[in-house]
Amino acid sequence: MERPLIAIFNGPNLNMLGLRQPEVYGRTTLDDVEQLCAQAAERLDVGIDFRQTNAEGELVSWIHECREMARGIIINPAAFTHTSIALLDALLAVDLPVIEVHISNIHRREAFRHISYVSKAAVGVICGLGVQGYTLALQAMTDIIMNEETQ
Ligand code: CA2
Repeated sequence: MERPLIAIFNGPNLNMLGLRQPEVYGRTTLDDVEQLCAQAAERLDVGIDFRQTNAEGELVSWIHECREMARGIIINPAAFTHTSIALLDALLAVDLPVIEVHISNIHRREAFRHISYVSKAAVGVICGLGVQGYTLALQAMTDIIMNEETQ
């Protein structure tokens, strides 16, 4: 049987990961995160499509594409988390399991980061566990997909 594909999407400025503000986001780069996810995916026997964009519309279009190609979406929407009804609508429209990931604990930070529009579309949210949140999300998404198959 073909490996299920899990989309892992990253929002604005995450291309700066590991290069600036290490006190908040750590020293791991986004390329390193992709490597960690690829290794975890290999172990879990799933495929991944790992992407980053600084453009909200592009993220919306990528979410739409998932209808045809993916079994689940892991997303770190970065600052769009706190602003984007467009992202929420897109995630609700594709009707796939969604896990929201944040590297930092958004609830320990500024009040404007405590609100997530995206969470309403998510089966679960992982925040504050650093980049390990991505591999934990992959494990959880694999379990969700496996459970769908046995139902
Ligand atoms: O903690 C997270 O993962 C965030 O989604 C990261 C966003 C922030 O706006 C959210 O509130 C929480 C920021 C991503 C920008 O990442 C940078 C990394 C290094 C240097 C500069 C920005």
